[in-house]
Amino acid sequence: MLTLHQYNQSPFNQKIQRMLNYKGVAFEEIYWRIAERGKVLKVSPSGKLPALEHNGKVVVDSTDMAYYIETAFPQRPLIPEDPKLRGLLHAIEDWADESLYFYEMVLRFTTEGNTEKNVPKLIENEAPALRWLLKRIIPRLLRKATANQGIGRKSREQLSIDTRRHIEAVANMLGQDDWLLDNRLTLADLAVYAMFQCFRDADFVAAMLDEYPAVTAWMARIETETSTRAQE
Ligand SMILES: N[C@@H](CCC(=O)N[C@@H](CS)C(=O)NCC(=O)O)C(=O)O
Repeated sequence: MLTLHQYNQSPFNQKIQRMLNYKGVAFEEIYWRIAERGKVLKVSPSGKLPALEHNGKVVVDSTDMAYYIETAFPQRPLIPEDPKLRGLLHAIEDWADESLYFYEMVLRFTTEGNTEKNVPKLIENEAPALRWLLKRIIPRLLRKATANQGIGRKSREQLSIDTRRHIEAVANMLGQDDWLLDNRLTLADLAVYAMFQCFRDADFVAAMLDEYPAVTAWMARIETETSTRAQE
């Protein structure tokens, strides 16, 4: 059995869950509370989640998990064999994981109107006594982390410009195609989708996405292909 260790509301969960769904692989989920960090460190020494447990082995980092899953469950491949496509896939996946991730964090949890809406969802599984405190601390921690990274220092106007550029990049990559690479669903689609799905939780970005019907249709296609969970 596969076990996916996760934090609530993480885009990386979506990337891996949808990969497993597409391949028809059943998995169980364990959601860890922020307050359970000591226990999380025993599963994932970096403290980062998701982590995938399979046959006594633990894989951390969603990219390593994706390549592990592709090898362990080769049915319905999501990673192309062709070297050029593999290179492009890596570039797109890393753009999603290491750039779009910080945008979605800033947009969802630090912009006016969206912080109030999304932080409660992030902490909904925490012990009630801690929620009051976390509701105040988490936006500050995320502002600090994203300011250190850089994207958190951008003005709202600049965030809008950048985000539109990211959405347009996907619209341009799609062109007339249904998928980003190789005319089929790949890990590149899932990695970018995971971040764009979080973009939707920031109201002004949800409205921006709606201006790009080719992008919202692509998101809907991914949902159709990857939402059904395999049963044990
Ligand atoms: N590159 C990692 C990123 C994972 C990540 O940053 N996870 C966040 C939740 S979205 C986390 O565990 N944060 C807790 C921490 O940084 O200690 C991946 O692809 O899995």
